[in-house]
Amino acid sequence: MERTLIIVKPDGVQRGLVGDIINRFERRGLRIVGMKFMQASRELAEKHYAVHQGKPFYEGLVNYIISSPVVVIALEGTNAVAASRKTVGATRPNEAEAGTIRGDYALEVGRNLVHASDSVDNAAAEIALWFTASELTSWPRNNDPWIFEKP
Ligand code: DAT
Ligand code: MG
Repeated sequence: MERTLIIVKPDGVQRGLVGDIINRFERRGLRIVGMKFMQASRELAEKHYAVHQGKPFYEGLVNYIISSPVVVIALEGTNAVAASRKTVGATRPNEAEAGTIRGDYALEVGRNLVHASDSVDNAAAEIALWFTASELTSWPRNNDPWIFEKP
């Protein structure tokens, strides 16, 4: 089953939107396999955003994600990566559709509330970066057959 990494960024935590944001993914049908509240170190943030190193917004991006605690979530489900990206919405909240998290709760790209992995390979790398193996739990969910045709 495909996995993805979601981060409720510091603005989501500070604004009290953790529950609302997790609810979007839960009701979509994605299964939580890991979740924790933590303060990210600069080293971890730099690894997470390594792909953006050298871009004009990189420094601000790293400072933003370490500015306050985050909630990190590993999700599992059919097409978990693409489904989560759709639920999160476009990078720039002014381009995000209403009904998406960013389209409903955010206005600026530097305060866009949520991270979601953009490919299956990046998801695996990001999950390994943010979670240890013992922090991830595979479990059969009682309503899986009503969400997945082949659980
Ligand atoms: P996403 O978070 O939708 O995957 P991304 O991976 O391209 O977007 O960029 C990571 C984050 O960096 C994004 O959530 C917000 C910030 N960012 C991206 N492009 C930016 C830009 N042009 N100006 C300022 N911040 C930007
Ligand atoms: Mg990205």
